Amino acid sequence: MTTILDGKKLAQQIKQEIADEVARMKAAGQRPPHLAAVLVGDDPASQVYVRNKVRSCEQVGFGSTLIRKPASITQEELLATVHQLNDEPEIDGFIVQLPLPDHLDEEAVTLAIDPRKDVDGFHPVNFGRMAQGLPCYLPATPLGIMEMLRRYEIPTEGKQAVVVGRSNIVGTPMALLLSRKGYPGNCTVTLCHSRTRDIAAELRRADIVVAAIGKAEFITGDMVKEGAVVIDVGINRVEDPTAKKGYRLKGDVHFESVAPIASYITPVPGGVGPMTVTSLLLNTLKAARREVYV
Ligand code: BQF
Repeated sequence: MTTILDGKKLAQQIKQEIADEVARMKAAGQRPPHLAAVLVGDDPASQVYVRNKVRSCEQVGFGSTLIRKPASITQEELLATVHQLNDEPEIDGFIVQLPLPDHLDEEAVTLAIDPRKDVDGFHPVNFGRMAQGLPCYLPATPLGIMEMLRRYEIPTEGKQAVVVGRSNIVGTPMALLLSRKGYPGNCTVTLCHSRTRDIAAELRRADIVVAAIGKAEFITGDMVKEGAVVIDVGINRVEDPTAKKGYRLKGDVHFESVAPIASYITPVPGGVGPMTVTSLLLNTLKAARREVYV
């Protein structure tokens, strides 16, 4: 029997809990948490993501500010925007939506964000604190996945976890968190990437699979062990003339062949994606409460 991990429903539930907390804050005379998002240029996917985030803020009663800048913005102008947000006391946390246009330096922008307001958890200070198990903002996708494992009470201790993809914001932190002491965690982790000799062989040994590859339907049923937990981080747009928007979202996992083999599996859409957005809200709530840096 396979359980579909319903990220959409779980995200809804967590948003209700956040909304209740915001109501308590307001009743106690505090202002609600406030998130700002900087969107540079007009990449269609980025526009969708930022819209999801702003809409989610509204749903839970957070304040939100969307700052749109033209793709032609200079590095200096963007850094000035970041510094303004660092200095604005009414803004608890902010994000700069990635990817940025090619002429902009993502690393320099990330470094300019005050770690106390870095609710994406991309600043090296937060990454380092995460690696050492110190209080920090966890990157939203790994946090959302950990929350999903916890709320579905999926056993992780002593399991073989295979993470595919070594990005700074998903694969690498995910491997760290799963290997860490505690629950969810205590896994033995293998981190696979483009130079791994035999990804299918690694995957066949996995009790828990986290797919963050960026290739539609890369993982097929023949690569997955009976009863494995399969977490699909992929958000790939594939052309589909029959769809309203002309495309459909596909995960990195070939759902049709993997679902019958898995014990638990996340769908795309409606799996990890909504949990990612909700995790950003959780980080913003933490920032407003000054929980991380005292
Ligand atoms: C869903 C993202 C790649 C690169 C940069 C809900 C989102 C996506 C899917 C969403 C993502 C992916 C975000 C679904 C934010 C997740 O129903 O399946 C929400 O908004 N995401 C991002 O901000 O930057 C990305 C993926």
